[in-house]
Amino acid sequence: MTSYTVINPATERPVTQIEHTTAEQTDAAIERAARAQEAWRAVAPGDRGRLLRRFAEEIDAHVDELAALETTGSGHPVGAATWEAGQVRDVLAYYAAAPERLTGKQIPVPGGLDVTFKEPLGVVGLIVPWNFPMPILSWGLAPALAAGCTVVAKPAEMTPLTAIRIGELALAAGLPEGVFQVLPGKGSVVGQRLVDHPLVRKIVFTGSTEVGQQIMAGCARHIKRLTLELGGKSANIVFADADIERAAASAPYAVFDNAGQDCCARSRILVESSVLDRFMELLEPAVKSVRVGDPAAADTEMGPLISGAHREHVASYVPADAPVAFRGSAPDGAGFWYPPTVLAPVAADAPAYTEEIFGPVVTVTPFADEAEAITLANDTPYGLSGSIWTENVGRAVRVARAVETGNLSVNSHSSVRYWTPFGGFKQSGLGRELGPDAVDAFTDVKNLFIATN
Ligand code: TAP
Repeated sequence: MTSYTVINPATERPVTQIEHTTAEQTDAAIERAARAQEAWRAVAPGDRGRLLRRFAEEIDAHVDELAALETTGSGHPVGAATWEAGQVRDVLAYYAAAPERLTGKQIPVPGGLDVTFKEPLGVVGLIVPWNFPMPILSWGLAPALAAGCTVVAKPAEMTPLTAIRIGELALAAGLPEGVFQVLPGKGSVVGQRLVDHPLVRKIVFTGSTEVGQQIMAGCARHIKRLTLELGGKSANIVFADADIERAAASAPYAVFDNAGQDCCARSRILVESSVLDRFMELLEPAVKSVRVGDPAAADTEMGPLISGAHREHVASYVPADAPVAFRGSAPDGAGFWYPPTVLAPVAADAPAYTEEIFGPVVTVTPFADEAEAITLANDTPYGLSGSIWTENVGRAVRVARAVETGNLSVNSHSSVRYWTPFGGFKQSGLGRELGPDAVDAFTDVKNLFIATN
């Protein structure tokens, strides 16, 4: 059996060693989950809801512990990690209300009664990336459990600690054995087995578009249900009639949050030419004032990147001759630090402009008018999030309808709200998570006709 040493990204020191789950152990866990599902789906809706509420309470009692684990194991600033642990609690509490509301329809047909049921799919395989280990786990976990499915989760190899702890807290809350299992290990072993095993009836995958494509092909063999949350290269569009001060002051947080390791990062700032100079003047102090440093400090806004290899990848987008307009700060010495970096002007075919960097690097590009802003925003295979800054309400609605992306904010950079739907257009994903309808994605509709004569 192999193992992985979790490294603290802020110090480069080892935290702990985690044994990898083997393919055989994965199969055994899937079979356990399938057996557990027969009982779990039969738990009365009110009792299933009660267990999910207890699970949420158990998380709430351990928010600080979970946040500290994420800070040490993933380098997230403790303030952000506390919010993330709180989101796990809130997502569980929100979907705890779903089992009693999982209603079907009664459809008028002659000669009998026609009703629909939303039947749970069975075992769900949940494959989670390293950038937001806690929230992304909960987005799949909570609605799946509410629907009557059981879950086998594979955290990212680099960031398994909080998922393992959440698995323990589920048992402490009274969830029956086998209802939620966490299998740390490799994507090529555990993840692949979840995709290939016929008893896994649905995969929820969040990660790169490249791996997502492979998973989609694997699921096709079994017509396995699939939700994909993939990459992004989102635009932050600033029109001349916007509140330029607010737009510039908030732009760094829309891309440097989680050190840019955020699928929703607004990593392309598009600015109307007539206000470009003013915007850049205001953006520079905003970028320089982002507090980058020790993730354990309460006032830190940006921590390190996840690994040395990832830092090299991010740095490859900023070669020595890159058009660096200005940069923020980052600590020297140990830790996978990279300063917030603004590139301008960038060529339309520069990899920094066209590819997802997944680090604290943003490009600024001018546009002439509304039509060009929309063209530039849509000139990407991705379509996950984005922001529009304008005081003209008609323009805000026109541009919002024209930009091909799943989640947009006007005069704000709102992050994911668990009670609204979230997901991508184009190559950013398939299906939606969160919001009032998420439980439906873990069910198949059954139609039943009962003759009355
Ligand atoms: P990936 O390399 O795609 O890994 C994601 C997960 O898939 C990891 O758990 C990984 O395991 C596993 N995996 C790798 N190969 C697999 C295979 N052949 N079969 C099954 N599972 C496999 O992504 P990442 O680098 O961790 O995450 C960054 C990407 O995720 C970015 O593109 C980002 O935009 C995207 N992302 C999207 C969203 C949403 S909501 N759209 C949110 C966060 C991140 P290992 O750890 O063992 O490799």
